[in-house]
Amino acid sequence: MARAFIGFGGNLGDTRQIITDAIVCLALRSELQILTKSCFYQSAPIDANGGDYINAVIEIETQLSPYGLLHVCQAIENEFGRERPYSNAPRTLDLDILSFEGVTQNETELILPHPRIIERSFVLLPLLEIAPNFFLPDLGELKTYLPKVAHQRIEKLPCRNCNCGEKAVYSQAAH
Ligand code: PH2
Ligand code: MG
Ligand code: MG
Repeated sequence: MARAFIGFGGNLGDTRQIITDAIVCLALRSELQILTKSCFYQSAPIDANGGDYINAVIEIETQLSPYGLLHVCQAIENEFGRERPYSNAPRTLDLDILSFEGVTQNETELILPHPRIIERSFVLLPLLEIAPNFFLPDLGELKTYLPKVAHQRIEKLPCRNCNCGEKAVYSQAAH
């Protein structure tokens, strides 16, 4: 079993609902278990146009390979109407594998860990919320990169009936 972190983002439609539904879709897959889910964050687009994004991060455990997980993520993006008219276009749903156990690879289809984790507050904040001591061998403690992204506008949204940040095992429910 491998531990992995997945980032969610979107800025077209009711993204909070879309991410919630996408997490339910993931939870229904027998090849992975959702361990932890962050709160939702509203963030200004970075290197992209369109309205504000909603972002979140989850931690999972899976028997899938990195590419197996990538294909599951892509299938879910497609289910929620993801279109790619140009690079970084506004989107209904983006799923990015942020890290996959200790895997380091630099392949065109999938770079691990995600190459821009430390450059983006919309990844760092939700990731550090659920894994405060997250560490990558080549980068060290990710929390040390927070000051460098402090200028990027981001706000944690209030949660209803929320157990975000707790190590609860999700089955088929998300909020
Ligand atoms: N995703 C991008 C580019 N820029 N900005 C924010 N705030 N949130 C995102 O998820 C995001 C972005 C490319 O995937
Ligand atoms: Mg992305
Ligand atoms: Mg992506």
